[in-house]
Amino acid sequence: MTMSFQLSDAEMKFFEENGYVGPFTLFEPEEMTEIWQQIRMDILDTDAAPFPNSKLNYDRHLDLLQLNQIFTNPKLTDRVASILGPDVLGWRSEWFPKYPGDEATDWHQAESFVEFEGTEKIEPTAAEEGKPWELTAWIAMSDATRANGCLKVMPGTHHTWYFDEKRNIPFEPENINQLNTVGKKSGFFGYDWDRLKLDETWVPDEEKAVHMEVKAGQFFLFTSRCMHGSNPNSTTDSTRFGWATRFVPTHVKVYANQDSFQHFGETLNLDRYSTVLVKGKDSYKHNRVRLPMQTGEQQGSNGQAVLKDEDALV
Ligand SMILES: O=C(O)CCC(=O)C(=O)O
Ligand SMILES: [Fe+2]
Repeated sequence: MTMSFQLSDAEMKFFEENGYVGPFTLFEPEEMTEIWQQIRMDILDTDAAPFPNSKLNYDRHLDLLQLNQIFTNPKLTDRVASILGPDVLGWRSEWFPKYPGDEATDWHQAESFVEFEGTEKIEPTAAEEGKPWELTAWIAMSDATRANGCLKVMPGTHHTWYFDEKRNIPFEPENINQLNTVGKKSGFFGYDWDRLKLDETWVPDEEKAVHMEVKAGQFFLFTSRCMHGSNPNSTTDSTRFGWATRFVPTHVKVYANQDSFQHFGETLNLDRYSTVLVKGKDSYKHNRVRLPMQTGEQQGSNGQAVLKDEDALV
């Protein structure tokens, strides 16, 4: 397979050692800002969305062409495939806005995306020792700075679990943007990730954090096993808009045997849900899979072509 934007050997080595790599440029800031202005309007109409009545607004790459084109852009997917292997599915996209005054995002680690309800959202069927089987590309739709709470990572932590992502914890929206028990304004959008700590007394060493300051239109890659979070937005006038796009190799089962899942107090019905083949082919056939949208194709969650046996992407 020829890929134009694969990671260099040095970038691969950096990722293996640190659990993240980047930033890379998808769009120049002016172009991203223009695209984002359009997207911000488009995402308000959720009729054709995969989860039409959800405030979370997950997976809008399934119905909006502009987001689908970003999700399947080779600048992103070639680099993702360098790490995950040649056959890749996109399984989730999520908004991470941080408005002026918003609290910090707790340090956390994930892999199966159990996300507090005890059910694994993704499960590998052919995992290889030491090789990641999930990857996130965090795309900045606006500038992300230290002041407005850019993502921060703790290099090298992807080899060690500091949290148990499989423990169930309650959703407590009343705690959002409130001071927590140690007087810190931090949380995970209504969940308290500190309750998942393996050692309650352990405190992450903030000195070792790397703050991923990026311009609008840039992105970086990380495995969610690499501890990450963000500081509060301490500005009065700058919102950082992140769009996290998530990928797995085709051997991973996505939402296996699930018709719906619970998250942030909502029940999300998977009727309209599908993964998207963003690279290579799908020989495993574990999942519902669609092809990237074509320009001019009918938009909407059911508008994308469904994968046929002969389909493969380069
Ligand atoms: O943007 C943030 O504050 C959190 C993002 C995050 O945790 C993720 O993309 O997995
Ligand atoms: Fe995360």
